Parts: sequence; structure tokens; C-alpha cells
Amino acid sequence: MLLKTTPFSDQKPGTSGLRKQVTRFQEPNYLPNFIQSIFNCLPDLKGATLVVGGDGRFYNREAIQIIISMAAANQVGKLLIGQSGVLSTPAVSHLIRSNNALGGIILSASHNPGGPDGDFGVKYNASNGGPAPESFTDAVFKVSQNIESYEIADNDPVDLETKSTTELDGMIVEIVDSVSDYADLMESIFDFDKIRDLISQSDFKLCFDAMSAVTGPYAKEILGNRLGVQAENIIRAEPLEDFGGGHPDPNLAHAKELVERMFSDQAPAFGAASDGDGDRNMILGANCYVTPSDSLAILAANAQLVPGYKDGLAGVARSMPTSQAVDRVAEALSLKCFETPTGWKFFGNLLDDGRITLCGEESFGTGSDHVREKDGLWAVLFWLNILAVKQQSVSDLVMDHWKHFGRNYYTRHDYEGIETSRADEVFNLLESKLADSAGKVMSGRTIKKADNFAYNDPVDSSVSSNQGIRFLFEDGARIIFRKSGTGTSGATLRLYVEHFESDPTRFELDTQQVLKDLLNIAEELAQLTTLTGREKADVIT
Ligand code: VG1
Ligand code: CO
Repeated sequence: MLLKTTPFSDQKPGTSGLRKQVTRFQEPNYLPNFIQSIFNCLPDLKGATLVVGGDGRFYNREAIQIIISMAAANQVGKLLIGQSGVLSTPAVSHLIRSNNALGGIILSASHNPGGPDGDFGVKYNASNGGPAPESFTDAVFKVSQNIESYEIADNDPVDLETKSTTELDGMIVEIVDSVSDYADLMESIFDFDKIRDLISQSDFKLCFDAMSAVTGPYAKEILGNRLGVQAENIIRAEPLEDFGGGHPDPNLAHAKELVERMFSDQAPAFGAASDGDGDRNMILGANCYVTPSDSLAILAANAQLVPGYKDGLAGVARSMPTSQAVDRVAEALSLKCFETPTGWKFFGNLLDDGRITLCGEESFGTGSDHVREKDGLWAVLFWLNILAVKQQSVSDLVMDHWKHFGRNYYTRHDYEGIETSRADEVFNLLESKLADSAGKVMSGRTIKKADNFAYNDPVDSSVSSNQGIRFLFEDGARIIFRKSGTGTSGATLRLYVEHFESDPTRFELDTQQVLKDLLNIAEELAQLTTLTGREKADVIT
């Protein structure tokens, strides 16, 4: 049936889909409007296959029932839905690709908290398995601003809990195992025999923190059943609708128990965590934290030790704020290295066009051409495979990497949920300084270039401007300011700071100390204390 509706002005997707508070999504017509707007932008929708799944957060099941009814009324041919409505983001990406689906709908607000008072989100992925490009999300927003009606079937709720194939108004609904296809894909990339041997070594213990989010079932099957990790070493493995009240964000601040275990006398050799929807990863060794930027560089440098990448890499890419550690590896291996705006959607063209094999972001995201999303467990397995071959501790591996390539000291300071007007003031001030910054000396460092980053996609020539303010120094240091596109209240300001160090006697210093002069320069440039009204950042990673 056709239901009348009126537009909501706030349906513009951000860095990764439309994210709002659950209560917003629960308002009558809010979700249907957005879903119909997506459908209206898909000329090939009739008879097509779509994959649907989410990270299991509060409102997941209700949202899926609405999508099922709307898909049936919009004459979709087939829906592939993860059992209980659950699919990790990389698993959705894989199912889209392996089933030649038209696309998929992911229900997740990723690392944002869940529960009735938390956040919810919807993201559309295209037939390559990756987040839809900006041209598509812009079109969806446009449609959402003029929407007058949507189509929805009047059906009984579909049983999501049992694997089955049923029919609804001519549309096939298949409830599929959430884990098995993805687990098989991992087994086809990595040397599971070697990893199993490593895990059985008495001197090798590991701890994986699923953060009460979607990777629990995946970790139990892959790390537990297939690789022999003991159940007690997979913590917070039961997915909860509110993630146990925490932020399902794998970083030093939010994975407390894991971090306590890893920084102790009895620390396991390897620790890792993943986020709400399973696409992020944090890697730790005994008393050692690996920054995501270093992790990307180390994976790139050692990729040929992994069966799936034994023939080498086509190229690599990183998001603009990610440290330049991977650039050094690319240079040494004569690989092309691309710099994209923040957000996985910008890697899609480079991956599809065969220009890159590995890519990553400083925000705990790493991935490859095996899917079109970043992939948390994949990164964990990649590390385990390398460690299994090298028989080295995480900290030795990292130190060897720095000795060879140098160390990019790196930090990100987040000022969360500040008033939008205050954030605007910061960016206006920064913008006003861009023009006459070049050549200026600050704390002994000379600014080489200052700009607002714009990306020219080398594959389809599309241009994405306004992607972050950069101050680039002659010695390679960088200070970057961006506004987050994933928050749901106020504005979140991110400050990224990087300094390259080639002197091996300076490889084990405190990151915040090393970067202090650059942080002071950032303060001078942006007047953060005054303009944000905060003494210091809320989260430092
Ligand atoms: C953040 C990260 C970005 C990441 C995005 C989605 O975006 O900085 O690197 O791609 O989250 O990750 P922003 O606009 O808030 O800086 V996920 O795992 O939340 O989907
Ligand atoms: Co995520």
C-alpha cells in the first residue's frame, strides 16, 4: 500500500550513512522515508537481490521488519538477511559480492553507543559491496527532501531467528547464517594451519574483546572453533542490544578490561578488539599498543607473508588524516600510495579499479580488496598470520619496522559534542589563516603549505572538497583539523598531529610529549581552549 508522508530535513548521510538517535528513528515515517528515498535512487531495484543486516543494536529487528515490508511492496526480488538480523559490516560487504546482489542495507551506528537512548544508523552499500559513493548519498538526500509517499506491505512479522527461505508477496526472503560465509572467506586468505600452531604454543596467549557487539559470534567461530582460542580468552563475546552500556569503540579509552590485561605482568602476547559493527580493530601486544596508522604500514610491509597477498600489493591508500607511515613503506616497495578523504567510501573506486590492495584509516580501520569495507577480524587474522610466520613479539615487530622505516609519532585529540557554533568559530578562524600561513615559522617549524583538503578521484574524476584543514610543515610534520561526520549531537572536532622521527634513540618516547610542541602550535592556530571552552580533549588516541 501507498502511505502519505512528509519530508524530514535531517536525512543527509554523513561519513558513514545516516546516524541519529534511536528516538529519532522511532518517529513515525522517519525510517520509511529514508528507505524509500534509497529505493527511489535504484532504477534496477525491481526483481533485484538486496542483503540486509545490522550490528544487533537496539531497534535492529524492528527496522529490519520495516525494510522487509517496504522491499516487498517495492517489488524487490530477494532479500538475504542475517540470522536474528545480525551481520557484521564486512560480512554484508562479502555477501553482496558473493551473491551478485544489487546492494545491501546495513543497520548500524558502528562505534556510537546503542540502546533506547543511544544511536542507530542506516547505510546503503552498492553492488561492489562498498559504501555508496557521495553522488548516490547526495541523490538520496535530495529525494528525501521531496518525498510524499512510500510503499509498504501489510504483512505479519517475518521470523528472523531461523534459517529458512520463504516468500512474501512474490519476494523471496532468505535468512542466512551470519558467520559461515565470512569465516570461509577468512580461511581462504590466511594460513589457518600456521595460526593454529601459533595459538597452541604455550608461550602465546591472546585475548580478543568483542565489546559485547557484533564480532562475538564471528570470533567464537573463527578464533575459537577454527583456530583453537579458548573461550575465556574471547571476552564480551555475547552481543548485547546496548553493548553493555559502553561505547563499542576499540581504543585505549573504551576497551578498558582488555587494556588492563595487556598492560600487566601477565600480559598475553597478543590482544585485539573490534567495534559495534565489526569493521574496526585495535591491535595490542604485551605492554605495547600499535597505532592504527602503524598497523597499516606494518601489514603493507609484511603482506607477502600471507597467502592471500603472496604476489604483492597493487598499491596502498590511506585517509588524509592517517599518518604517513604507510607512505614510507610504499616508497620502499615502489608502490603507489593514494591519499583519500576520511570515510571508507573513497577507497571503493581505487579497489574496484585494481589500483590498491590494502588501505586504512587512523580511526582503527584497515582493509583490503577482499571486501569493500574495513574489516576488524581480518586485520586481527592478518596480524596473527604475520606473527605466526615471524615468531616475533608484537613489540619486536613494531620496533624492527621503525628501525627500517622510521617512526611517525601520531595522536588524535577529539573534542566531542561541542556546540555547533563554537566549532564553526574554530573553523572560520582556521580558514582565515590559510592564505598567509605558508612560510610562517612556528616553534622552529616552517609551514610549507596550508589548505582545506580536496580530493580528485583519479578513477571517476569526481571532486570532494572541504575534507579537513591541513597545516603541512617542511619537516614532514602535519596538523589537521576536521569536523566529525558520524556524531549525532552537536559537533565533534578532531585534531590530528604527526611528527616523523628517524633517530632510533628516540623511538621509545612518550607520544604526547614528543608531539607537545605541535599540540601547542595547534592550540595557537585554533584557539581551542578559548573557543571550545574545554581545557583538553575528551578522547585522546
Ligand atoms: C569516523 C572516522 C572515520 C571512519 C568513520 C566510520 O568518521 O574518523 O575514519 O571511516 O568514523 O567508521 P568521522 O567523520 O566521525 O571522523 V565506523 O566504524 O563508525 O562506520
Ligand atoms: Co564500525
